Amino acid sequence: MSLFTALPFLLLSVVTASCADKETENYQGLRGSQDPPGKMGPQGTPGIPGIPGPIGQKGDPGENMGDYISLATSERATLRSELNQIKNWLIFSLGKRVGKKAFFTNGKKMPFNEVKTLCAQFHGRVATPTNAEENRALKDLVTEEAFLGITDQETEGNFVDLTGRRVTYQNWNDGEPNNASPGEHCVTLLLDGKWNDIACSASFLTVCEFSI
Ligand SMILES: [Ca+2]
Ligand SMILES: [Ca+2]
Repeated sequence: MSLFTALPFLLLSVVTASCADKETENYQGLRGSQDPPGKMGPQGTPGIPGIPGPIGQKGDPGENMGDYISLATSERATLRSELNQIKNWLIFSLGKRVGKKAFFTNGKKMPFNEVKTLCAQFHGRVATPTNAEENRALKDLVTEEAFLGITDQETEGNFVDLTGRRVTYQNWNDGEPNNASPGEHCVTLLLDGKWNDIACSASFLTVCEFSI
């Protein structure tokens, strides 16, 4: 083909290509800006639960409550034993034990009401022998005339302990109780273990008794 013959074809190709470029330029020029994202869609349905994990290793053994109880019991027994030992020392050095009670004195003399108050402050009672054995133990303890927890303040001649119970054991000295003037409504233990009624306002040895 000669150049002259091919010239129309070449012109047509150039025109076609030029038009195609124009169309492409026009298309790109018309593209607008992108719209904002749409609203978030509804929440989806929950997925299927997963497969349970493998069983863990066995844990360390916990503290046994039984161990605590046995330990507490053991400690309690030890404390009780030590407490009893201390009681024995006190009684050996300061007091006198008889049956389930023990007598102690502070070596001081005072009126009956003060003796009663002092013994109560220490959760004890004024010494009150209820039988010959207790009376003997009390006599062995004291070195001075001591008040007993017995009075006839409510009814003359009716001797009762400090709980109001009539005393069944009595160990009066000869001629006592005589309620000598101006009235004797308290009781003392004499050094030989005999009893004498005496004025409550007088001062005598303080002896308290305690349950053990
Ligand atoms: Ca009297
Ligand atoms: Ca008397």
